[in-house]
Amino acid sequence: MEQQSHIIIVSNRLPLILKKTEDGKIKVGKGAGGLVTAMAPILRNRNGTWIGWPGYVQEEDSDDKMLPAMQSAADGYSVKPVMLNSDEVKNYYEGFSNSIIWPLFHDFTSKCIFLPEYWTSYQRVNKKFAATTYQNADDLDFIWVHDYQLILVGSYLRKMHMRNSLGFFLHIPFPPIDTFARCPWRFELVSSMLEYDILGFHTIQDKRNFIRCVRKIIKDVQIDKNAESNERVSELRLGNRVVRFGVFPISIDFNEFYLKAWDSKVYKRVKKLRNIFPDTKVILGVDRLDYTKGIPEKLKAFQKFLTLFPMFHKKSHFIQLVVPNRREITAYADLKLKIEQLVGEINGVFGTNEWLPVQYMFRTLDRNELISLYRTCEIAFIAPLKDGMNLVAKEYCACNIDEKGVLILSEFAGAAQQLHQDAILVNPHDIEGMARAILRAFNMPSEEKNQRMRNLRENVKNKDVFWWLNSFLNAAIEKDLSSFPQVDEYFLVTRPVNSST
Ligand code: GDG
Repeated sequence: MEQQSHIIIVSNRLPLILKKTEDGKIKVGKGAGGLVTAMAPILRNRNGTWIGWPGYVQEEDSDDKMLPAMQSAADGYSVKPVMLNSDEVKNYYEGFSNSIIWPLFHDFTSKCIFLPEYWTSYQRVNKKFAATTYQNADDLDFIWVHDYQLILVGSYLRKMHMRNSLGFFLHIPFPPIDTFARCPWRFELVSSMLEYDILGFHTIQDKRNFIRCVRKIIKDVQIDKNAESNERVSELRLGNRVVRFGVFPISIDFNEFYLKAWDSKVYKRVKKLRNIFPDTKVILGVDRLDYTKGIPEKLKAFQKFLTLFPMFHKKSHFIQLVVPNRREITAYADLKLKIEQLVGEINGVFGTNEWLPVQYMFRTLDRNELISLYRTCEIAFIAPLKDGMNLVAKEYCACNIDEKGVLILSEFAGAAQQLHQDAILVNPHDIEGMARAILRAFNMPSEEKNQRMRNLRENVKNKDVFWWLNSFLNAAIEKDLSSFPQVDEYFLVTRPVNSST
């Protein structure tokens, strides 16, 4: 990618949050969320352009006073906003993106609402993103489109005769064919993905699911014979075009988290937090408000843990941070209620005047507060029902500078493919199994905890976000695909059939 002058990142959201205060002033802040967290270090290191929606609604005819504030908030790179009106937010963002693709790709088909008006708006908005990209790209620029909201951008760029090298990274899982096939626009989605030159997925299962969908849905495609094996990068041919697709597990800027964990402000906060929870072990959950994250399942597991093991009453706390998200969508509002009911139930049944077992927070914390929590808590409890990767798991390890923490991680998070050897893996559908995993974490000998955490940290450090970026960009230009090491795969079936344990 060295010869190419510039990288253009295209994502649904710009890495900024803009808010108008009541007196009409503009407040610019940093956004939260996986993609922003992952791309921020890349933006700091490369002089790129980021094209995206700033996150507020603007009707077509209103003027654009916020542009200078947005540009001045972006340090060392350009931002090019794509404005959305309320109809587009409803139909493209809340509709097609978050009420069709998000549930479908996470195996929640019953939550999909397949409305044709969502599809119309999705096409229209993807075209809009493509137009802004077209206006801002030079011939040699590498254009890197991110995530499920913008799958069609590549095909619109090709329709505008752009010959630039185009990459696409999917931050969420790619579903199995039986699930994907339910989508009325399955052909359009898959064929648009094939307009990119390089496609990136988090795990080998995602890559395999994708290629199986291509085989079933697209005619006359020639696919590498080893494409479904553990090869990191494979190719397919469609007419005279070659499309590469590979496994690139996203990560974090390990050093940034590591250094922040040593910060004196963080240290003071950690000390304060430890005084609030003296002589108790603290379990931490950090999740966006989302039905894929398994928050009710974790609360039920903690409830079961307290029921089965009363010796841990008054000796354990569960801090669950839920970050507000997509509350306009009914499924999310219902989930919030369910979580709050469970928190109330657990605290009502088990709590005493001196001990509130679940500490529930529904807000966004600043980075230092979050890192202080990562440092304070003995156990990170991450149990999504399905997750592309899960960066919280990696951030917890990076911040665990005392190397005394334990990571409990769902088998269905992409991160489990990488961290399975040293995390305690759980099935989020098995509530009692998760309660027993908490017990195991509590009782784990310190040497074992140290060793596991050291390995986890080493793993995350070696494959940080820069490794991810370089692997993806190299895969776009590397001549010899066999130079990429094969992907290690974790299989869910870990016990021989006849085993009695
Ligand atoms: C999608 C995929 C994939 C959370 N609370 C606060 C806060 N956060 C930050 C965390 C972390 C990020 O949000 C959450 O990232 P995840 O990866 O866990 O999850 P998604 O948002 O669902 O991300 C996911 C990811 O994309 C990247 O490809 O891993 O599978 O679903 O970075 O630190 N940040 C701050 N305050 C909070 O309260 N400042």
